[in-house]
Amino acid sequence: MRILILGGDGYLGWPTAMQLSASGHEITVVDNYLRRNLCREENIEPLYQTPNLHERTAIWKEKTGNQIEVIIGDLRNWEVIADAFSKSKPDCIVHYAEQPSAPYSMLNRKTASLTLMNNIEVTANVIFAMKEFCPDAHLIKLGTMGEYGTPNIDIEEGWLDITHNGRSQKFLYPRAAGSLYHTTKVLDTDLLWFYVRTWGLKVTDLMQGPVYGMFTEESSLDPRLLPFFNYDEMFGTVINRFVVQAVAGYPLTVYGKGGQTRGYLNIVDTLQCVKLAVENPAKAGELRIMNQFTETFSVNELAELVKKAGDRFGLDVKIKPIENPRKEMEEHYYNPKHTAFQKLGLKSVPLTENVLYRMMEVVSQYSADIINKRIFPGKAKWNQFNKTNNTTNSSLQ
Ligand code: USQ
Repeated sequence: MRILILGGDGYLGWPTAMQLSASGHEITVVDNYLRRNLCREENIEPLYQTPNLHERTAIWKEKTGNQIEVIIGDLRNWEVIADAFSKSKPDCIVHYAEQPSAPYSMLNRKTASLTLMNNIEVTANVIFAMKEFCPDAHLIKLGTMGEYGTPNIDIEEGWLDITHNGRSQKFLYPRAAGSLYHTTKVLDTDLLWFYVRTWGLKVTDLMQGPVYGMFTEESSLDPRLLPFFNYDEMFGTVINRFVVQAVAGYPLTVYGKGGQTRGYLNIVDTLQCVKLAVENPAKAGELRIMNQFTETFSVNELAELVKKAGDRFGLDVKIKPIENPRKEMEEHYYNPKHTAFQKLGLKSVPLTENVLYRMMEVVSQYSADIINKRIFPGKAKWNQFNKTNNTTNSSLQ
């Protein structure tokens, strides 16, 4: 298949590009380096440097002989997206091209506006480009489990059958996102659902939980092929952060009571899920929603598991609950379904002490580069919306 990967430089975009290229698909990646630029602006760059897309694709070609086409440009710009779609003529589009951080979206007016405008406008442009250039293509869009929030009833896969006054209908499952970033994903889903109904597009919307890890089969060919690995409070997801904190001797930053429960998955399972979605497309006029995670954990359970792995690794891991900068339930019911990918054949990798131990081995190679001040500067507080545009904190320099 000809596959267009939007956001192909990202934590998930680049590993997806390599994996689908290794499976024999023709890949084009598009990115404007938004994530790299935001990290540079905020002085929160990842644990290790990663080559740019031109360099990464050259290394990939040298290792495998496979060509990945690169387009650098902002998908909010119609000229860029029209060029990408008309040149690559995709059978399938994998859309990751969004500002992915909840804390970043809650920093101040500028970061909120960037998140809102970027995420909605890119999704709208993708829809318009599909209509114009490839109405029969399949769109795989990365959503988030955070669209549902933490309701006091079981979470279904995208849809809920409602019976009201004796009549029944299937509706989108009620959504109650916990940050502006998560809310943009809710808005994306509504946009997609409207155009699926109106234009009969084929869409898969993946409700993904927080991802952890850095190894994939393809990145094992060369360390320069590893994805970004952020450990800062904005772009680092909790398990990756805890592993770095353990290695740095920084007490694990459990927010509040630590009973917040989410559905997690290893990066290799993200790749498996996206590949399964590519190979089993939605039908015309279908908005297929699948919950993309493999196991649920509370933050306290994660901290204990990282502590166990760290202690075995010879680290003296401490856990230190801190005041929660977010507004979220710290003790709640959580029972989301996740059978759609199992039915398609997903064989998932569980989070074990060994998986964490292996991550610690790699992170400890970079331990001299860990900057402790980046771990919890406490900049993104949900109840302190900063109206100024200046987000750079000189204490982080
Ligand atoms: N948490 C801590 N300590 C930390 C960092 C996080 O206790 O140092 C807690 C958070 O408060 C939250 C949970 O861990 O309750 C998960 O936080 P996270 O930062 O790993 O994940 P989140 O901000 O929700 O966002 C991440 C990705 C986002 C994706 C989302 C899936 O950045 O792109 O959409 O996971 S989900 O969480 O299911 O919505």
